Amino acid sequence: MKIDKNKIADHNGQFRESFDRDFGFVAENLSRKGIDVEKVVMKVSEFQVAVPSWALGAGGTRFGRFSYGGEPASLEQKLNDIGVLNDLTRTAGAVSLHIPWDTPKDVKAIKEVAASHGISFDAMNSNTFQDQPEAEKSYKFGSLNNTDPAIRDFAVQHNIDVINIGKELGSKSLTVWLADGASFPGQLNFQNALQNTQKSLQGIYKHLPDDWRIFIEYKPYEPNFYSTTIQDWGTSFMLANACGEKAYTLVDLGHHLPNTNIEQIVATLMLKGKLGGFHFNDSKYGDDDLTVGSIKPYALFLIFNELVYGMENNPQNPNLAWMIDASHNIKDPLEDLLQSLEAILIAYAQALLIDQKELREAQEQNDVVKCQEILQEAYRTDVRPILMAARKKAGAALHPITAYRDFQVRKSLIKERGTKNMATGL
Ligand code: AOS
Ligand code: ZN
Ligand code: ZN
Repeated sequence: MKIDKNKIADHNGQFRESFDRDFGFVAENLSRKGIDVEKVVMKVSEFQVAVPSWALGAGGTRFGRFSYGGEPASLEQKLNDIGVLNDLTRTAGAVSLHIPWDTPKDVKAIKEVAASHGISFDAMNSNTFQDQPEAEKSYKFGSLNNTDPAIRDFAVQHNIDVINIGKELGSKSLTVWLADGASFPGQLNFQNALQNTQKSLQGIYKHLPDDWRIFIEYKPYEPNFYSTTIQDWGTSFMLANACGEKAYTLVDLGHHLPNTNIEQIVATLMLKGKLGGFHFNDSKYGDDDLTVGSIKPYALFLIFNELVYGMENNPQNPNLAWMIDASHNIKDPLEDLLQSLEAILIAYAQALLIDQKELREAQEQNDVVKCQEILQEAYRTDVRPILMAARKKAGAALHPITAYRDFQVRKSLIKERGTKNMATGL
């Protein structure tokens, strides 16, 4: 399924007047403040976010899963769904695959489907958090940290296999997230577990091609509830340093204890040139994987403020791999992803409006009130017309969700795939 460009242009036609008016208003306001709106529009239109293959079906919880109908059952169908998102937004031009959930049977055919939608292959995700049917070894008591060297080798080999699949697809990075940890005190020797993890990661790193990067994701708890071996950014950072210059920390917004100052973590990692990847989502309590911007949009904006600062001032930090990591149980996954993409771009555009020079001066003068005024002036600007301008430029929809509904995309997916399809994987 592909959404025709002319169909999108027609749909945009009905909003022409209101768009012109709204964009004119914000452009005039911003240019009065000396902001080059076209530059902001350009930056927003260049921003690309990878969509994880596991976010396209209903993820469910351990209490139940409610199918949405028309869910993708194969990798081809998942790419088609991302194609829909990309047609509507021109922001979702990449996919992040999970092995073995998405192991391609025919690499060439998969590459063709992806190319037909303008989708590239972002970070590959390995899976040593669940046992596959017929697996020779079990990850029940850990993978890279396991006390048994044979299980560690088995998990390392899986990651090497993932790199090899990624090489064929044209990916350039591997994300490692581990469930390894302990659910009860005394279960694990912390020092041995950390040392084993480091040795295993180094074993994977040895097989990383020169032009690849490895991202080490951290998480404070879940599925283990007493300790997680890579529990925080400091542990991830330490391990990345122990691996080498192609190893980086990955920040997943949901992987922090309540009220953690994530923007400060971002700033520290960028200063050290070690922030590699980003998983966007939102949460109220923990790793809730809710729609980006649905709970704490101001926190997202503050994080983007540090990201924008880092992108401008930290040449030691490479370009970041942006990815959504969310899961859906009650919304249409595609609508949810459209909302997430919008929220990411809103926060980014708002952060671009911050007058960094003025902020620096206010900080030097310890003018705390002014510092807050500068941030909130940007945050309280309605930048949605800027996003629309960026999408219009790229041939995408001015109002992606309205277009998605008007085009009855879900209805045709259900017609094509049926109501009972299950996404592969979780
Ligand atoms: C798990 O909590 C992490 O967020 C992972 O990044 C991700 O959701 C998982 O690897 C899916 O495969
Ligand atoms: Zn994640
Ligand atoms: Zn997570």
